[in-house]
Amino acid sequence: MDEPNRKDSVPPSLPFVPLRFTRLALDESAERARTFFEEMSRRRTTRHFSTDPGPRELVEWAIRTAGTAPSGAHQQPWTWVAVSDPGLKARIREAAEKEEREFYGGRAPGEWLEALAPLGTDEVKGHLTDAPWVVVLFAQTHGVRPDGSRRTHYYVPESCGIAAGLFIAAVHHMGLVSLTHTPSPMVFLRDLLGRPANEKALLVMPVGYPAADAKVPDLERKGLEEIAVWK
Ligand code: IYR
Repeated sequence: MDEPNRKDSVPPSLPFVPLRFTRLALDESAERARTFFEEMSRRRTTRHFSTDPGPRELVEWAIRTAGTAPSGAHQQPWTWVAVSDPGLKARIREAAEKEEREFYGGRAPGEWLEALAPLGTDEVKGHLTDAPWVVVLFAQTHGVRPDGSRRTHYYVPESCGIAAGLFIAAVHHMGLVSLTHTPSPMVFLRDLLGRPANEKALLVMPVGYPAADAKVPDLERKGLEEIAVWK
């Protein structure tokens, strides 16, 4: 038999409810805009973590915040795996360092290593065992219906990228630090974390407190005039 025509089974629209919205006075908006910018400008990606524990509750809030992100067709195509188990973190570190040794030892083209040189990254990934939490963001490349059939997901990288941004902002706002780490390739994470075939690891984010002697590169961010075009 032919597959039923999807057009015949289009689901009904959701009910629409009034938007809860309070318009702020312009000067309050301006004040909030500046304050938020200043707070976000203090965020730094941090490679040196303290081994101090971080309460699970805080990571829960960050993941909840990430889950408020807009997503293609509201499919929310993400799974957040939060790892605190020391044995599992050690296995992730071991597998990541194995890939990274090859990356830094010759697999990466010279131009890539040149681009990374100012940031001082290398194959030693102590943050994966030092940080109390390692949160791995998996993108659901497609969904699976209850009957096992495949459901296309739309704008998956965009949706997950936006959600990751909210996660990083939430972690910063609560007074913790994070690192966006991208061991390459990352396929080992699906097996290590027991995720299904429709999930692809996108980002590994250690989360916790910075080490007492944490250092960050003295870098500049592009100014508005360099990143914005007005027409
Ligand atoms: N995945 C490697 C290399 C790396 C690549 C980029 I682009 C960075 O901004 C930082 C690192 C690593 O994690 O070291």
